[in-house]
Amino acid sequence: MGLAGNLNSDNLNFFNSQGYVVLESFASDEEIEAMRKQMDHLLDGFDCSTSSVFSTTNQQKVTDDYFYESAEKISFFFEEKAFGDDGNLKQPKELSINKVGHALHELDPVFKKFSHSEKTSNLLHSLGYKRPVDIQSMYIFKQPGIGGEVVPHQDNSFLITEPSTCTGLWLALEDATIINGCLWAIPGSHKNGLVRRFIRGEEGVYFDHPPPSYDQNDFVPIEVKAGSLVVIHGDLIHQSFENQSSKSRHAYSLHVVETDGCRWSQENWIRRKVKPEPLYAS
Ligand SMILES: O=C(O)CCC(=O)C(=O)O
Repeated sequence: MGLAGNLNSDNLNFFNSQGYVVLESFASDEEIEAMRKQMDHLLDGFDCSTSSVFSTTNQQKVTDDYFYESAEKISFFFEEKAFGDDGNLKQPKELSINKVGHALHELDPVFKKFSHSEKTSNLLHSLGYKRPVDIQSMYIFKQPGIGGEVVPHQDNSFLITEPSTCTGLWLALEDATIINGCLWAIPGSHKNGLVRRFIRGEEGVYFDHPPPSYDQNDFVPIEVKAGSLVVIHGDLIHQSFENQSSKSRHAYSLHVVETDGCRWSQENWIRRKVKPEPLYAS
């Protein structure tokens, strides 16, 4: 593939100073519709008895074999608040799922097409990647009324390479606003390095340090239109709040790491049986 970087110097300067950059209209309306339709189709075929719950406030407790195996599968995770006291879903299954992951980019043709597209590779080339791999993907729903919060974190905590190399590519499949749970970030926080790691040990998963306390006044909202891509530095502190509105906020989140000149940590929760194919080698 002949790679041509597609970030201009303004984009790169913003990314380097703030730790993120928004690329408007990165995905076309057709691409968005294709991904949304494909997710409808996957949800139609989803059997509710084979799933788990996802929560970032309760992550150590809800991490189970279903979660570990999702690294190489298309797996479904419920919202914590999806169930009533009787243990049954309070709303239809398609409005109960927190996210689907973590190998859509590999196993599903529609999500693979976007994840492996030339424009995605060109973007990574602009960021200096030499032999990148898509290491995980998530379709995140932020369901109306029950869409759970994502607590402040850095993506490098969960996808550890030595040295750190993760970048998040977060594509809005619907307009994301303060009302329906857009991303928030602390601009420039990527310059302070990685705060803690999410380790998979013998007894399960744990963080190697307690969470720092953040001043909520330091976060800025990243409100974007559907089709915008938010490029997120792996050390950027970001979060999103619960969606208490009646509007969903679908997004496709893809995480990329370098495989040239760095090591994938054996302490990562992702322990793949099959190594992922690089998007390109330059
Ligand atoms: O979609 C969200 O609300 C949060 C996603 C996120 O933090 C991520 O993909 O790293």
